[in-house]
Amino acid sequence: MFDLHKTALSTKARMGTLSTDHGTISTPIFMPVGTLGTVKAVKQDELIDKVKAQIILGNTYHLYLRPGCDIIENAGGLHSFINWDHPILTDSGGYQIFSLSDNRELKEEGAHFKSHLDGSKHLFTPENVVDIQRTLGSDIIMVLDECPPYPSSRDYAKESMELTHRWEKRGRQAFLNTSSKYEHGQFQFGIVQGGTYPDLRKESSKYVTDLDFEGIAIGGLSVGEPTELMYEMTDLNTDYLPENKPRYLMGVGKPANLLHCIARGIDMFDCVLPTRNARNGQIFTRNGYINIRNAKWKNHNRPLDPDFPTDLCSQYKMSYIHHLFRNSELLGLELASLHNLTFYLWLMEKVKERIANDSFHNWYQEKAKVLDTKI
Ligand code: PRF
Repeated sequence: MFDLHKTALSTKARMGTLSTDHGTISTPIFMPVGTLGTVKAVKQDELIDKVKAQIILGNTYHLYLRPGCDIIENAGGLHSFINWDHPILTDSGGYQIFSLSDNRELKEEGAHFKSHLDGSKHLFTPENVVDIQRTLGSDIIMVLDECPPYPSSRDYAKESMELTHRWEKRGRQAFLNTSSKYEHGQFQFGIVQGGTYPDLRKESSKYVTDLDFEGIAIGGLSVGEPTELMYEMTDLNTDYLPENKPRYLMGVGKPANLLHCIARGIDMFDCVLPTRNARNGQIFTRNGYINIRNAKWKNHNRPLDPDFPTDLCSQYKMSYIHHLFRNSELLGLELASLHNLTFYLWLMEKVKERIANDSFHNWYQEKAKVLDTKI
């Protein structure tokens, strides 16, 4: 499934390809988030033609609650339902139960929770989240895990990690005992946990590696810990992960975070940040980020970056984009979302060029600083 093409000089950055029946993904890659089967404010054809997205992410938790698996199955699976003939990864619901639902209760059998929509009661088990994702038909399915909050005591992080490990063993078995309901195949990724405790992170990396998933995600980070600690844990995890499997850092992050984590050996990312922040007026550019709602742009009668290939950057005056945001016009949200995602995917292409010509290590730290600067 994964071919490692190159490891960079002086950093742990890598380049590879991940092959699914819906297409090949070149890594490092950023996956736009389409929780409910839509990347908010961006059309499917724009994701392909403009953003150059190669894979998008959906959420088991949300899709299971609404519209429900029967609707999606009757529509011919998630790809067909959402009109997306390219790779899809679905998260297992583990994280969303902790961030969204009320009255969740963890038991050995699984996670009991109440829907954030109507308060109805549900149970996710390591086995039924495999079934649900078999029904959705996503190309990459995630195993059920618990993501402990930051900070967590060592005892809590250890017990939580051990429960996640037992769930992962059951989840892997459930995956191996079943097969795809569609004509395309599916892969399953495991998830490393362990809070911010180096020994637990190391143990989890080894445990999850031994379950021989097709890929390995690093979970439990970017949950409020200092950025340096997130980098440290990522660095430590990748030291104990196999070279020949893709590594996915869940829920990260800002453009600068992506560069630093690629340098620490990460191949795949997802995050709501580029789209969520776009809707709040944060626009990422090659020279740093801006907030378009800021009065500074009110009379700025030029395009932001005429040479950057998005409509927001090259076609419109900043004063107009500012005006759209000040009036909550939908076009502003669309232009900004499309722009930020195009920027993220553009950044991944730059990274690949740099790794290919052996200049990534000389470039990424300075570039990360620039990207993290407010203009
Ligand atoms: N687990 C799962 N999904 C996730 C996370 C996790 O730990 C995170 C943590 N940043 C984001 N999404 N299943």
